[in-house]
Parts: sequence; C-alpha cells; structure tokens
Amino acid sequence: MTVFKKLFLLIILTIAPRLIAQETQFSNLIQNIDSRDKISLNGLWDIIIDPLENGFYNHRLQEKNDGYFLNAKMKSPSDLVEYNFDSSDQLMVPGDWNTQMERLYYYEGTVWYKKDFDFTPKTDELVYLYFEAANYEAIVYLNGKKLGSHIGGYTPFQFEVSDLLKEGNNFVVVKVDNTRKRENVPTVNQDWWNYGGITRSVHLIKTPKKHIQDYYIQLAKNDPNTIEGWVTVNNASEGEMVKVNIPELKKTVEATLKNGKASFSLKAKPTLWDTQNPKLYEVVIATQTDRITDQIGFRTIQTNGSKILLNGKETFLKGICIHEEAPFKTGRVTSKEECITLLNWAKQLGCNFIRLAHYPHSETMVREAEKMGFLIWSEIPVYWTIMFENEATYANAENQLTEMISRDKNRAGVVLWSVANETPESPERLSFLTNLANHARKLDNTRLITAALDTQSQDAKGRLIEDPLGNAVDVIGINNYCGWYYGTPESCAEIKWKSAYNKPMIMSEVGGGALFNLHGEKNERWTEEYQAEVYKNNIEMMENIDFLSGISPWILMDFRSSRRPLKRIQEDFNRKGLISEQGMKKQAFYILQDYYSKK
Ligand code: GCB
Repeated sequence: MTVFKKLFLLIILTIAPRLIAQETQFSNLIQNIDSRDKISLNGLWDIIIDPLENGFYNHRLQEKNDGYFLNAKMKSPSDLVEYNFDSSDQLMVPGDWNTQMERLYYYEGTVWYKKDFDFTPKTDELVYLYFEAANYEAIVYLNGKKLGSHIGGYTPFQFEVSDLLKEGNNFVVVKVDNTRKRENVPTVNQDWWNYGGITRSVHLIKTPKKHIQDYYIQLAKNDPNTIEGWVTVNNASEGEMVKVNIPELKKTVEATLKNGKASFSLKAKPTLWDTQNPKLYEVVIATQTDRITDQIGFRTIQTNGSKILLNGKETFLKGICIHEEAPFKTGRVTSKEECITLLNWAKQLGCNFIRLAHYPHSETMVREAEKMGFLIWSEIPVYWTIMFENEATYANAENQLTEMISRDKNRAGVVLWSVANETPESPERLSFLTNLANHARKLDNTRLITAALDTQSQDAKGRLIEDPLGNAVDVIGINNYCGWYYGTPESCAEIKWKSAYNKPMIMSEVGGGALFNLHGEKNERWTEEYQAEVYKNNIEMMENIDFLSGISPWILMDFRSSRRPLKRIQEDFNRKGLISEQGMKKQAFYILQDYYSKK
C-alpha cells in the first residue's frame, strides 16, 4: 500500500466510527429490574442441540429462512419431525450448557431453548421479556413470532411483548449460538471458557403503560454537594412531572419532562459512599402512574497527576481480578450466593477494589460488590486481536459498552470503565479504542476511563509506558507477567518503570500459575512456592513505581480455559488463581494478604 493510501485509510477509519458514534444515547433497557413486578422464567427449559442449524435454515432454499421449523406448526413440523421439544432434553436457566451436559462440554454452536408459561394479560400494563444475558447471539421468538436478536454475551436485552401474550399457555423459543467468529467481540481467541447458553436470568417484567424507563442519579462531576440527574418516562407527554425523593436526606425535587427527559439538580450533603462505609440511600422516583425505588450511593472519583482520589482523598486501589466463574461447581456464576463467596474471598485478601474481567459481570455481582464497599473496574470484551479495522466490529463493541454503562451507571461502586485488554498497537486500534473511550465519556463523564495495556517497551534499565492510547484514558492499566512469561521471579524486583504520562497506573495483571497443594522448590514452576515467589518479587518491583495507584493481580480463583490443556496440572484450568476452584487458598494468597494489610 502506498503512504497516501495508508493515510486515506486511516482518515476513513478514524471518521467512520465517529459517524456511527454521533448519537450518544443509552440503550432503552428498563433501569433497576429488581424494583419491578417480575415473573421468573428461570428453571428447566427444553432444548434441541442443532450444530448444523437445520432448524434455522430451509435446506431447499439457498437463502436464510430463520426459524424454519418454528414457521411450520410448532408441535408437528412438516419435515423436521425430529425437532420436537416435547421429547427433548432439558437445561437449567440461568446456566451455561458446557458444565450441565457432558456432551456439550466443548460445544460451540446453536442450541434451541423453549419455555412454556401461563399468563393472564391485563389491559393497563406493559410486559417486557428481559434477558440478563445469553452468550453469544440470541434470536428470540414468542408464540411463534420472531421478536428480534441480540449480539454480545454479557449484557442484558429486552423486548416489549404486551400485545403478543395471550391468556393461558404461551411459549418462548430462543436460538442461542456461541460460535466464535473473527469479527466478533471477543474474537476467536480468548483465555476463558466460551460458555454458551442463557447464562443469566430471564424475566417477564410488568410495568404500568406509562412507566419510568431509565434514570441517572449521581453526584455532579467532582461536586460532593450537588446531586443531579435525569429520568425518562415511557409513553409520557412533554411537561409531565417526575418527583425524586431521598427520604433520609429529606430532599424532594420535581422536574418536568422536556425533550423526553426530566432533568434535575439539588443541593445536599450526603454521607459519601466509600470503601469503609459504603453508604447507600433509598431514592424514590415517582410519576403519576409509576413509582420505583433504588439504593444509590454518592461519591466523587477523580485523578490528580498520578493519584486516584476517592471523595477527594488519595486512595490506593488494593485489588484483585475476578472472572465470573462459579466457585466449587465451576461454570458460570448463576446465584447471588456465588457472587458473595467470591467477594468475601476478595475481602479476606484485604481488597478495596476488584477488576471484573474481561466482560460485564451480572448486575447482582456489581450490586453486591458495591454494598460491600468495593471500587469496581468494569470492562467489555475488546480482548487481544479483535478486528479493529472492521466497522461492524466497532459498532458491536460500542453497543456492548453502551449496554454496560446503561445498566450500571447508577452504581457508585463502579469507578472505572475499561475499553480494552491487551490490544496490539496499530493506527486502526488506536482510533477504535480512542473512539470507545470518547463514547464512554459522552455517556458518563463522572467516571474514569481505562484500558489494560501490555505494550510497554523494554530495555536493560526497565520498562517504559509510551503507548499512544495513554492519551485517551484517565488511568493506565498495565498487565505484566514478570517471573512467568519472562524472567525469573528474582529478576522482577530489580525492574524499574517509567511512564510518558502524568497519569495514575494500575498494575491490572501480574501473577503466575500454581496447582493447589503442589509443593517443591521456589524455582519449580507450578508449585505454590514458585507462585509465592512471583508475588513477593513483583510486590517489591511495584513498591518502586511512584506513579502506581493500584494493583489487581491475576486472579482470585482458578478458572476454566480451553487454552490450558496441560495434563495433571491445568486440566483445562488457568491456574493463576490465588484460590483453587474448590476454594483452597494457595501460599501466594497469604503473601498478597500480608502486603495489603500493611499498605
Ligand atoms: C493475560 C490476559 C488474561 C489471561 C492471562 C494469563 O494477560 O489478560 O486474560 O488469562 O494473561 O493467564 O495468561
């Protein structure tokens, strides 16, 4: 390619995503589903495993004929007689399919899910079919009619179904497909299990016809004495009134809908949410026809040079990375209790911070973490070598970012939105990620933007952070595996770090692997002693970084990864956990615990 052509391409790539990003809007998700009247569709669903997707395509037509067997009579399709849910297997929802059925352990492809339920429609209400997440692509049908589809395995989506529901029996069918594709987010290559299925809860959510749809209620940027925000009301007219009340603060404000939003600002002196006292206030939002409550915390988060300030106070983030992997049983986390187990381990470690890797975790996880006083790093699966030059990939990543921020924008615990993990440098990647960072900021300018980088250059004296993406973020995350992917553990303590940016750095990954209860010399890989040595020396190295504002080593608990087949050691688990998947603590856990107790 000529220099001119390259330049032209770069300009196009920089501008195109901007054009897509021009309309900076939150997704239309109903905010705070726990405050709503819900009917759970969790439990056993009938399933049909369909690796060839014959239920989707008509084999006599070249083109797609989606939902082929659904278009025929549901229970007695003309030629696909074998697609019969009545005699099919069943899977639990929420849940991944890989750990529920031996023959689905490595499966990547399509599974059809079906659930029957009884319903009595009421004329004065709306009903939404709400999925907390399905990995990766879901196509949804209700009573044989296609509702739509959703791409992205870790964020919620909904359909308004009021007019399709009937008295008595109804059924929902979902085609879930977790096929990895080059253009997807994440792409074909990842270091965690590609768990397929309806992995989080499904609900029917009932609301009044005119209902509160969304709201954003937080402190004004860096101002601890001003609570501000907005509320949107579905099916309402301009000029209608919305009331926001915080009883404990004895504050009520009324706002009118203007251009679809009721915006407000009020002076108050709330007790600030912080890691020691994660204070949440009951906030009541009411219109003439609807009323919901939420528990909301108020805090400020900002940077000053290389420091992170929580409520104006310099705070060192003592963290740990967590995958959404269920303790003891493995597979996806599906219950609040499992979230609490993971979070309690992080508490025992002495953490005030968690990095929820590498995709948005469930709303339950975020809310429980907030209640326990954790600062939270939330991220989207823009991981490794996704197709930075592809417009559709950008649109997908941006949509996942929008959905994550839409869902969690009222959570004081969330302080960092991360747009990427370990992405190789290129002009296309720089423009892609800069656009994501700008998009996140447009949606939410009260939180800090970050990304985990592994692009630092290295020479005999040490490491230098100069990746140009550093310009686009507020906090620089650095993943670095001294003592594991390079160097001996002892060599790490000597390494000196420099940064071209006057910004905080979080060591967002550091660590090494060990099989629980495997003991030996400290230079023997996979032993607990080796892992402990990696931690000791990296801690020494990190103590010498004066612009370091936080740490989140990799990782709290061993997790499944099909990239990790090593017999007798890994057996399909990434062993960098400080705790085994059976809840057993390794020596390195206590090294980090000791460090945090003194920090
Ligand atoms: C990384 C990745 C993480 C991997 C980890 C490892 O740098 O960000 O997803 O699991 O290293 O264990 O290699």
